[in-house]
Amino acid sequence: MHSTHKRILVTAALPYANGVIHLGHLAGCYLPADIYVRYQRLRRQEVLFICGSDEHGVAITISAEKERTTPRDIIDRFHALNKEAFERFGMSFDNYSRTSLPVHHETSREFFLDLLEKGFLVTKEEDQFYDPESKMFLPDRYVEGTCPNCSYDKARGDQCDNCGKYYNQLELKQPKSLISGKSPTVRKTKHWYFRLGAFQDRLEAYIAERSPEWKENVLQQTRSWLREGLQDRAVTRDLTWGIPVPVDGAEGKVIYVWLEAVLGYISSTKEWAQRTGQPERWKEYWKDPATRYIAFLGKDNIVFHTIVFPAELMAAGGYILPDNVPANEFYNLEGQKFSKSRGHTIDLIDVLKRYPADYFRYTIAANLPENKDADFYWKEFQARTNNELADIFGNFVNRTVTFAAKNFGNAVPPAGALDDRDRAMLETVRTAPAAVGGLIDQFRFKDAALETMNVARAANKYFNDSEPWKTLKTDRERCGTTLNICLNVVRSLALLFAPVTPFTSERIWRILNMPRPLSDEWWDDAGISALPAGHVLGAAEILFTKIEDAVIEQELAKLAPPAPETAAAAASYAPLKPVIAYDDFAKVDLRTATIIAAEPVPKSKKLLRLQVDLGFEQRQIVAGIAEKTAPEQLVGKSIIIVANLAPAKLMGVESNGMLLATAADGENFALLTTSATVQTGIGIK
Ligand code: B3M
Ligand code: ZN
Repeated sequence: MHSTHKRILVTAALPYANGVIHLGHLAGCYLPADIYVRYQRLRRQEVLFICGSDEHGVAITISAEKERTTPRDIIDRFHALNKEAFERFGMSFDNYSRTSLPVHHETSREFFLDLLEKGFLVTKEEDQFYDPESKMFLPDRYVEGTCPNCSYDKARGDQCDNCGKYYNQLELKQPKSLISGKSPTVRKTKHWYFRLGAFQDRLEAYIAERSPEWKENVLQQTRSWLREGLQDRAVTRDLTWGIPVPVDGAEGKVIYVWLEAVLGYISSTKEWAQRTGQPERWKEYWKDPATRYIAFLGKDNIVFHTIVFPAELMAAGGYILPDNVPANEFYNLEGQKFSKSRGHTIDLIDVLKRYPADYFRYTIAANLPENKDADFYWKEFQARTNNELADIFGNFVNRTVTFAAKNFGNAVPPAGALDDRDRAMLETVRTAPAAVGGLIDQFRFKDAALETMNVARAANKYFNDSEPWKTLKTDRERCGTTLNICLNVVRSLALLFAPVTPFTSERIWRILNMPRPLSDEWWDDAGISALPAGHVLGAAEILFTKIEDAVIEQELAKLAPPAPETAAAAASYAPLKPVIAYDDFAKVDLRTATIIAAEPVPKSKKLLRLQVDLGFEQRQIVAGIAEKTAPEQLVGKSIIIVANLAPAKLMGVESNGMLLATAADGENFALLTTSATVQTGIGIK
C-alpha cells in the first residue's frame, strides 16, 4: 500500500441515465471499485468513493424522442433506478450525484472558460451533416451509415460499434439522419476544439511515469492514441440538451458530454463536501498531492480517463491526476453481449427480489474480466452459490455456531493446549489479511475472492479433521479448543469476505453478537483470535439457501432465444475475436507468393508440403489442406502467406510460414489468392 498518501479518492464511471445498469456494468467497473473501497476502509484508510449519473449526451435525447418524452423525464427515471440498484447491490458510494445539477454545470463552465482563456480551445468552421427536415445539425449518434473501415452498415457518426474505429461522421458512406430518415445535407457549423496535442509531451511523461503500475489493456489503448499523435477534438455539439457553451455566438450549442462528464467526479465531490458541512474539503481530494486517485471504469472509457481528463486537469493546473485506471474487459451474458433491446439481459432490481446481492457479488468477483472478457452463466451462479458459498463458507459457519450453541452454552469455550492442526489453522488465518489484501492492492479482485474462499475451505477441513463431535465425549478441553479456534475463524472470515460479500459479513457479525460494528474493525485483525472465552453468541441462522435446477431453468428461459438470423449466423460464423489495436495487426508480415511444388506429407491425411517462391527467397510451408484440395491443383497458384511466423515442425516436417485460406470445408474452402500478374514477395496491409 502506498504509505506516502494520506487519503484515497476512488471514482467509478458515471453511468448514462439512459437505461438500467446490469451485471456487465457491475463486473466491468462498479464491483471492483466497491471491493477496493471496502477493503481500504477496513485498513483504516481515509477513502472517498464518488459516482453519479451521467445525464447528458445524444443517447438520452434519442431515447426521449423514441419514447415521445423529454430528456428530463428519461434522466429522472434512470437516475433513480440506477441509484436504487447500486444501493441494493451494496455499492458503498460516499456520494452519488448527477450531472444535471447546477454544481456540475458551474464546474463545467468554469473549466471550459479556463481552457478558452488559456488558449487551449480554438474555433473551427467545419462541415457537418444537417437535417433540413428537422432543421438541426446532426451530432454523431444521430447519423447512421456504412463504416468507412469495416463496411458495417449500422455504424454511427463518431465510432463504429462493430470494429471500434473512430472517424469523422462525414466519412460515413450512405449517411442517413436518424431523425427524419432522410439523407442529410452538409453545412458549415462552428465548433470549439480542445487542443489536445498541446499536452502530448506532458501526457507521455505522465503515462511513462505511471505505466509500471498500470494494466496492459489500459496502457495499450492509451499508447496507441499517443502514438497516432493527439489531434484537436471538437468539444461542443449542436444540441439543446446539455450544458450550454458559455460563450457569445454559441447559441444552440452544448459542451460535448465527454469533456464535462469526467468533471462530474469533481462536482460530485463538491456536492459531498457541501452536504457534509465542509464545503472546502473537496480540494483535499482533488488538489492535494497526498491524495491517491484510482479511477474505475469499463474498457470503452479508457482514453477519456487516461488522456482527455488528465489533459483537462493539467490545463486547469493544481489538480492531481489518476494514479491508476484499472479498467476491466467486457463481461457478457451466456456467451453473448448484454442487450436490453434484444431482451438478453438481467435486470438487477428484478433479480435482487429473488436472490441476495452477495450471491451475485461473489459469483462475479470469482470470475471478473480483469484481463480478458468473461461471461455470467446462470449455471455457474448456481454452482458458486451451492458448492462454495453454501457448502463451504455457510456450512462451516453454521456447524460451528450450532455446535457451540448446543454444547457450550452458546458461548466461546476456552482454548487449551494447541496441537499441530490448531497451529496450522491459526497460521493460515494469520497470513490471510496480507495475502488477500495484497491481491486487492494490486486490483486482483478475482484472486482475492478465490483466496478468501480457500481460507473457508481450510476451516471446513479443520473442523472435519478435528472431529469435535468425538472429542466432545472423550476430551472436552480439546473439543473446546477446536470450537474456540473455529469461532474465531468465523470472525476472521467475516472480515476477509466483507469487501466481497458485505451483507453476509454483517449477518455473521450479528450471529457472533460482536460488541462493535464490523466497520470499526481493522482489516489486519482478521489474522488474530479476538473472541474471548465466555463471549456469548447471538442466534444462529442459515447464511445461504441453495438454488434448485428448476429455478435456474426458469432464469434461462427468460433470456431471449438468439434471434433466428443470429442463431443461424451463430451456427456458421465464429464470434469476432476481441478488438485489437492497429499495432497488434501491424506485427504480422503478409506477402504474396507462388506455389511451385506441392506433395502430401507421408503418413498424414491432412498435411501437404509446399515449396513457395517469395521472389527474394523460396520457402517450405506445411499446410493442413490435404483433405480440401489436391496438390496438383495448387502448383502455380498466387497465394498470400504470413512470412514472419516462427518456424514450426508438423509431423517432423519443417514449416516456415503459413498460407491464408478460409477456415471452412467444401465449397466454402478457398485459398486467399491474388491475380497471377501480381509480383511475388509484395507486402499486404
Ligand atoms: N457515461 C460512458 C458510460 O456510461 C460514460 C461514462 C462517463 S465517466 C465520466 O460507459
Ligand atoms: Zn467498422
